[in-house]
Amino acid sequence: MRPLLLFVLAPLGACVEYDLTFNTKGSGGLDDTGASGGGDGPSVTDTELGAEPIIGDCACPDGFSATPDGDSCTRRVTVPATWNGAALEVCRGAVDAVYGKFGALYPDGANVQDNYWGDLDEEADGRLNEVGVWSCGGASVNYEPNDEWIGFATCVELPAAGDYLLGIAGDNNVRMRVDGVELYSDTRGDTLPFNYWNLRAVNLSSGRHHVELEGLNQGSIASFGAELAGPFKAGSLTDDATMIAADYDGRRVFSSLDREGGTFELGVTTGWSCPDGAALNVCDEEPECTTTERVECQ
Ligand SMILES: [Ca+2]
Ligand SMILES: [Ca+2]
Ligand SMILES: [Ca+2]
Repeated sequence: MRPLLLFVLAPLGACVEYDLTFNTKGSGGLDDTGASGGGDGPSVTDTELGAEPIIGDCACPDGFSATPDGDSCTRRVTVPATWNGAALEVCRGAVDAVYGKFGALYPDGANVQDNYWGDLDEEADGRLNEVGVWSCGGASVNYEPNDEWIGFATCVELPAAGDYLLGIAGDNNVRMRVDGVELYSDTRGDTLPFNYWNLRAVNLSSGRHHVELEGLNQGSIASFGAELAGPFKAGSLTDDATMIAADYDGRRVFSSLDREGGTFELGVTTGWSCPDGAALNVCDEEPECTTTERVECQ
């Protein structure tokens, strides 16, 4: 029986839950263990869903908890997030024929051009035109802000490890972090970050992840976007050919456009910010900054 992936995008600031089940309903085993500790200074928290020191063959060092599928051990440290000021609202980004005009670009250089990925014609097609976002107010005043990173944070719970396909682009810069660690960053500026829709294979362990996606405009129109597709079998997306063959369109589980109508939680002069290496954690009601330490099972 094929796994059935149920995808629920909860309201702004809440968690995205991936429920990888075998034709069952609900989200068994994904009960939230509640808010992490507050108070002064850093606190070591254990917010891994269903976290235990030992799961299956996975035993963890002191202070670490096994992930739900027993594929690694994590320890999280949380500090308060800094509130910079009113968060910007999320609207669709600009739509333009220059976005995605060179199509999909895979890590080893394979290139696919068509109306889905984008191609070189007068049509504003391709993924960034489909799912790109920008600040609502900014679009009426030359796509402000300029020279400032803005973006959003998403809380993801994965019941099993897996490979995912990341598609991403931005005008004029775009970056994505998972658990505070940079996964993708294109800060070349100018046109290349949006001429292609860039594909990457991403391996995610089971359990909780903090995904942060940000864009930075450097004048004129602006948009940035990303999609995640999966899960695919862990270790299966090994090269351009396997990535091209994967069912990206049929397995999309995250899109930046899902956040249209919400707010950009992340900013420099707006929204929230966190120290370097810490992710904005929006899994619970009050955003906080979480650093995730991950080690192999012992
Ligand atoms: Ca076309
Ligand atoms: Ca085109
Ligand atoms: Ca621009």
